[in-house]
Amino acid sequence: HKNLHLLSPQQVELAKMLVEKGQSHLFEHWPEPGVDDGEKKAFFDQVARLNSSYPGGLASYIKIARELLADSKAGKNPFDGFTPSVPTGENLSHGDENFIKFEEAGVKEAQNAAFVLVAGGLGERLGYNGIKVALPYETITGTCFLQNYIESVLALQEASYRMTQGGQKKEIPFVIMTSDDTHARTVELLESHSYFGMRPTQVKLLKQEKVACLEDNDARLALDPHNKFRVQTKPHGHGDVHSLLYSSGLLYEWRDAGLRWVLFFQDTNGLLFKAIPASIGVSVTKGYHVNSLAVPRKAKEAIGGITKLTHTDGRSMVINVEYNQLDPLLRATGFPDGDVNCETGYSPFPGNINQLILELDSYIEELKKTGGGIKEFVNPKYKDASKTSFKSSTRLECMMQDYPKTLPPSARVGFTVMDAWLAYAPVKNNPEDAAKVPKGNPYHSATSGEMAVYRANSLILRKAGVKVDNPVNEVFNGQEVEVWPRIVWKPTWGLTFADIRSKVSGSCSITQRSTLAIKGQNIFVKDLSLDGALVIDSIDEAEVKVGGSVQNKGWILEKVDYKDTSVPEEIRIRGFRFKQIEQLEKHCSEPGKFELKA
Ligand code: GDU
Repeated sequence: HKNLHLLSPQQVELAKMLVEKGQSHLFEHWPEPGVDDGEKKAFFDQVARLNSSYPGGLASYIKIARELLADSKAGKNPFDGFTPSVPTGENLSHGDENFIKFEEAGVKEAQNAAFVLVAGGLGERLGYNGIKVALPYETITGTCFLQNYIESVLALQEASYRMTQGGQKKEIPFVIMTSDDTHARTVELLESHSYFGMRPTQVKLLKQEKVACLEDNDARLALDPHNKFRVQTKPHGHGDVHSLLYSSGLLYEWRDAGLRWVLFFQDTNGLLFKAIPASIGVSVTKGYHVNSLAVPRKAKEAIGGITKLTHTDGRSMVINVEYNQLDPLLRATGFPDGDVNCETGYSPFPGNINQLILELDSYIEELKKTGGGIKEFVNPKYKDASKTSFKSSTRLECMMQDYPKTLPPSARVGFTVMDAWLAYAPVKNNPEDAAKVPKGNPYHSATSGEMAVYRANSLILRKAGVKVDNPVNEVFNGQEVEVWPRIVWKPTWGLTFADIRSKVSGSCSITQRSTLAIKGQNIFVKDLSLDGALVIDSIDEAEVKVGGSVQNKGWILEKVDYKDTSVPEEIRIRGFRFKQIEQLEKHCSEPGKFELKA
């Protein structure tokens, strides 16, 4: 009470609310007025931020926390009354007629979409010191994930416009959700690279706030162990993206501009945009309100399982069951072996890659009801079986894929399964943990993430008629991976399978030891036999025909150990680097037609 005069009237109200909600321990240690007054004000500034950034404010946070903590203490099963079963979705097979049809529909519709990248996580499992979107997704050209995402969106925008000629040229909005952990470095990455070619106004950053930590089952907020005038905070999870989009007003802006779809995606998946056009096509064709992208999932793989949950009262929903919950849920509901592979060699539950496509109108209607709040969960680590105290403070968390949990039964919730080689290769695990992944399960490491790009590009070119040699198996950082010819191209060169097919012709071949980088849009490969390294770059106004026989010493893959700190971190975490011995390199920087015949 003695310190109340330091606070604004709103802050006094907040202080009263905290006392009413059993939080007086937050100020019990406060000294007399005149001592640490600046810190006391700063404390209330922080509390005001925590209050305003949470849908329903801190009072609501404390109330929900008490309920969830009581459920957790009582060992209540979040799936009580629900029986899991395998849902049916759209299964796409890359390159077939159906796939090509969906890609075409998707590209046409892409100009009515907005893209949202959630990149507020630090990626503790990877242990990389920088932000993950700054990591190269391949090291032939060194293109980072963020650059690949932005260039892909721009390529999609151009392709979409070309398909609907006569229409108005639209910019596809691109949002990045950051956090205090990633914001400044994301801004710096964008600014130092001129937004990778996107107009700065096309990019919007929304920063998520952390939430208050809880020190006990009464949901008493925890003070920061390093500063008794601050509440300790931790990340709330990627589910924040919904409330941030809602409160930013962007959703209404997009609706008024005629947009129809919002696509969500994560920080490190170098294959993602190979799956995007077709999956937008599925959303449009099927009229899905929610479309989640999935891949066949190996049992125990650290990706959620898409599951149909049917309640005894008749309700049912198709939802992600997170990887740590799937096994106990199955065991408790008549599947005594839990999360295991079936005769296909995969779990019968498709794996959620957390790439969601939401239909904008129904999304807005739903968020109007919830204010953007997503069903949360709490995961306290108890000291002992009495579950009365925690080893360390906990907090509420939420996941963006839990959005459908509050939807009415009439909502059209579907999912699209694609081959993992085409759609999913995240970089999440550090080399040490990746090497311990059970044999046959994906490593999800920097090594496998990059090798997956080469495999996908090789397989796609094979389907387009190129004779691409088989891979060899090699071990990097303790992980055995398939090493295919190292092939990359810019998104403008080959966004869809139809694009790629139109750019390769005749009799082409690429040997296993080869490296190929295609860095321009109008590069046509005809009768090329490549055995070595070839790098072709061209401006959009140039048309380049490439063919003949290229043979040189090429680029070799040199092994590096992840413990070798003389090598930059982003390289050593993949366990290899390119040594450029000899290559054929061609830059076409003038408009016009060129022919490169080796
Ligand atoms: N993220 C945030 N804010 C947060 C936490 C994470 O923006 O507070 C972002 C990360 O930057 C990343 C994405 O959310 O882009 C996902 O984070 P993780 O990679 O740590 O996610 P997990 O591996 O724990 O799991 C998620 C889903 C799973 C599965 C998997 C697939 O929860 O169901 O789909 O991704 O990659």
